[in-house]
Amino acid sequence: MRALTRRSVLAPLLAGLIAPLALVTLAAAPANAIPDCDVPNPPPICDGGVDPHPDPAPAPRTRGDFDGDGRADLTVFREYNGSWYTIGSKTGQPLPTVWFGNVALESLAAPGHYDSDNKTDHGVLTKWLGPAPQYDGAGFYYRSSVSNNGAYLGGPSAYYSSFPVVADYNGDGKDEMASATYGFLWKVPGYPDRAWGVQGDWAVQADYDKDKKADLAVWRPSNGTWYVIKSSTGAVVTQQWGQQGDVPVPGDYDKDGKTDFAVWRPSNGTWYVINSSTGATSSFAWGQQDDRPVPLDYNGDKKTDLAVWRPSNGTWYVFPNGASSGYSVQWGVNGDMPVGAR
Ligand SMILES: [Ca+2]
Ligand SMILES: [Ca+2]
Ligand SMILES: [Ca+2]
Ligand SMILES: [Ca+2]
Repeated sequence: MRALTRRSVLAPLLAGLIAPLALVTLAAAPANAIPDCDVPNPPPICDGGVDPHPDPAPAPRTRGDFDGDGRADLTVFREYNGSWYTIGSKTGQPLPTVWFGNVALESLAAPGHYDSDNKTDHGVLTKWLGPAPQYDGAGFYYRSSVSNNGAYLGGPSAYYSSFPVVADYNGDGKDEMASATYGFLWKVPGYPDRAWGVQGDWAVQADYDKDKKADLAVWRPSNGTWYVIKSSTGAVVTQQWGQQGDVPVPGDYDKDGKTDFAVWRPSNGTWYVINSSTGATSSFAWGQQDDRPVPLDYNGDKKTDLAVWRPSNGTWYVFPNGASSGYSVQWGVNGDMPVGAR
């Protein structure tokens, strides 16, 4: 506020005086000679709000990365007792069990990058029933990996009949505690509520247009069609890919920064991907009927890997994208929710 006031007073006075001099100075000086306004107590003459050398956009953080090493960890959330079990990829050892979730109320897993570090934060969307339907509701709670004191930090509210669609919608590197109703009213903090999709659709929010902002998107089982609102332009993209019975597994399989349309077919355990970089399609068999696909980046190469979690034996089967073989790790029990599951 102070810098703004001073600038507005000084600007008319200095405009005539500084302009000719500035031309000379700028020609000889590097572009960053103009002080940046994006600092505490900015100088009175700075870039005037138009930042000629903006700070680089934060790199997208890795989903499901609780130890912050850039690789997704194997994590299950046990809803009935609100416990989180993780094998940290950094050490290959279990991390301390985290108890976070309201066991008296329904708490859906909603982990995300909510604070300033690279570690995924534990979070839940907790629902409650009031004395009358108008008092039913839900709210996000999270536990910061930075303060790491286990405190329940409150997030935005949500409709009772909704589920988390956590993603980075505004491109600041942190996730928004967003929710969508099953009839597909999206509630994204900082944006007006928006209807997108119909009952029965799957939420497939992700960054399809590579502007580092998640796009509102749904996949419709009845016609196997993807409906995406590109955050960069607001234009709608539709793509037919997949069929009834498939599970959408959007991810960046070809590492071009754009999310690829992809489905996993339980009947034959096959992944079908349209590579956004070339438009070419690929298929890989990995997993079997009744598995849950958990498409995350487990080795930190920024390519989404093929992975499934098998409820019957609580085993993860991971096939790193591009590798020649996969591996399996027993972690979790039937009834758990694997983090990253579709
Ligand atoms: Ca964090
Ligand atoms: Ca986007
Ligand atoms: Ca891609
Ligand atoms: Ca990978």
